[in-house]
Amino acid sequence: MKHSSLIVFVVPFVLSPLMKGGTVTVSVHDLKGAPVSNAVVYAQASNTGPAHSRSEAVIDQRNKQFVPYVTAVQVGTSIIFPNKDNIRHHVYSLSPAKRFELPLYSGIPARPVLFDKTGFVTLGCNIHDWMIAYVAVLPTPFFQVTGEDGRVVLKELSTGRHIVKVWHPLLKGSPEQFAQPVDLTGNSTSEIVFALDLKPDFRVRRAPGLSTGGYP
Ligand SMILES: [Cu+2]
Repeated sequence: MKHSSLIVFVVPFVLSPLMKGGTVTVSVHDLKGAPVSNAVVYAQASNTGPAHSRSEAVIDQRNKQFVPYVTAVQVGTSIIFPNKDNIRHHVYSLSPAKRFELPLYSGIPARPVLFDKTGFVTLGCNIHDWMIAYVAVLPTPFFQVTGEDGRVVLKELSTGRHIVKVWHPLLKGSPEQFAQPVDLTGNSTSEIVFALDLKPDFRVRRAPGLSTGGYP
């Protein structure tokens, strides 16, 4: 594998324009046909996995809520958790893919948290029970999170076969059960529809009024 370092440097600059494969448009709806927001849609190339890129993401705490509610990152990404409130939060996760805690703090914590294992992580705050958010730690850089219209467009996927999967915090079942293969040739466009069976959403949508929260 003497040439591997050469390939790593050459591919991004010389071959990437030729490798612009295709676009996959994805719609996500529930069993009643309503668009589903906060669904993580991701595509995994079945041949060689894409090179890992170091990157950073941000999840805010604002008005005693995590923002955004769902974050998708490629495995190996560090996330910082700035506290934008004038009270302290205590962010933690007990999920197997990433267990950590950031004991009571205000402002920006000293260290970002490295998400180095794929999986789905649930975040909470020890002080404010209703604060909840999710991180999808994915084995691919090709992902999007759906907005209110339940649609995403995955662009510039490499040519070849990709397996497209979907995850949602309320999903009944696993992303593997919803996997759909798509074969991309140069500049091709494909369309995929996911119909998700979701558990009921019992989330408290708003934090209680700041005036009632006499916590630190
Ligand atoms: Cu909190």
